Amino acid sequence: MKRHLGLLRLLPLTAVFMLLAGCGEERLSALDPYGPQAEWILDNMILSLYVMALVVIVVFVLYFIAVFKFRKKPGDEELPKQVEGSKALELTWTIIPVILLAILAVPTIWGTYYMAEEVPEAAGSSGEESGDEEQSGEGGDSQNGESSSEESSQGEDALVIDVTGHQFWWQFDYPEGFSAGNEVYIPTNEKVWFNLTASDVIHSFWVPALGGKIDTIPGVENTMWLQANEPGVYKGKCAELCGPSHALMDFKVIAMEPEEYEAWEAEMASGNASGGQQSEESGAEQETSDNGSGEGASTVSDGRQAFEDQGCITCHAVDGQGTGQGPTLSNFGDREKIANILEPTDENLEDWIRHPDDIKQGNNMPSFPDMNDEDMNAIVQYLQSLSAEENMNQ
Ligand code: HEC
Ligand SMILES: [Cu+2]
Repeated sequence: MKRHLGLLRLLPLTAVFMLLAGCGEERLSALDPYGPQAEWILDNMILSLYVMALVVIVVFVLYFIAVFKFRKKPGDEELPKQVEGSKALELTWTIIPVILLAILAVPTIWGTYYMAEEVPEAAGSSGEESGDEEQSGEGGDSQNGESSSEESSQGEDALVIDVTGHQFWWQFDYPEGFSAGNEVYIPTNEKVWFNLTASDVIHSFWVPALGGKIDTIPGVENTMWLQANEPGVYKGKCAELCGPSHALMDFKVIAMEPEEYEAWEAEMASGNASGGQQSEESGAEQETSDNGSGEGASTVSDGRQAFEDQGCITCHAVDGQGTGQGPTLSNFGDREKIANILEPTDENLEDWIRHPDDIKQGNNMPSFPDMNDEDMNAIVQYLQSLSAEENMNQ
């Protein structure tokens, strides 16, 4: 029995390993980097690990030598030689740590400037914080918009996305004037800048597989950049306790080849993902051509109507804009998850609309428990039909 218990104790450890192994696949792990910033972070984690391991080994070896070689033997009556205040020893254990810290300091300082690189000026960002600008001046490479790194030829047209953290969702406003909710699309192989703030409490923006984390603070604008080396979906997390559903405040970075990204951007900027807000008919047409069913078409346009009648539209834009009250649903059909946690099925969507608070405690969406099935069905069909990705491939 006892032996079994011993093995059982290993269970949590096994679970942790299995979890960690799973992380890589989700592209959520800082140990599995997909961008230059995350690579830098990992390299430095490993470097400091080596330095620390060296210290641990040396200390332990000295410790065991002291314990075994200098232990009191039979017949030892005298005090051993006292080394208190020995200049040689004092110097040794001052100089060695200084050297070790210097070894860590060089890449750390370099990396601090590397990560704090400002938006190239030509991009015309709103980054006015003088403190930061001075810093980057000392860094010396972002003054003229020409970064020292080989790959950034983007100079003029660097992409700068405004990020706002809300309890418990993310708003991404693009320079072209459209907005995206919870899922931020970026082109691969170029630095993309984020100007970050928050609307209510402090959140923290973290995409472990791409780079470092930075707080989003109400009334303050922080800036950071990220770069993805290859297309894919990178999971992001809010990394600052911000309320009851903090742990569910995820987001995704979706990196696309630059051409593909441009098609997506054009689609979003045109507001066509939603069939345009101008006419319900255009939304209906789209759906007809999508599944060739006349019935589906009328459901979708009914859905659009119900979406307005139920007041969803006061918080959720469907014309590419952002309202700040709720995530834009202009391209809701492309979401990998509903509200970042539910698989995007019709049933889950209905569950969410009826009882959002059961799913994500304390979130700011009102519940619609009594909506009639007809409206519900229409809204669900309508929302699922809103896609930018589908249109851009046509
Ligand atoms: C008072 C503002 C408000 C109203 C009205 C409202 N919502 Fe929401 N909605 C929100 C907020 C806030 C969230 C984000 C919740 C979260 O994730 O914390 C949200 C999230 C959602 C999501 C998930 C979005 C995503 O990115 O996955 C859907 C879908 C949604 N709402 C549909 C609706 C529908 C349909 C209606 C009308 C029946 C509606 N909402 C009415 C505020 C609102
Ligand atoms: Cu948060």
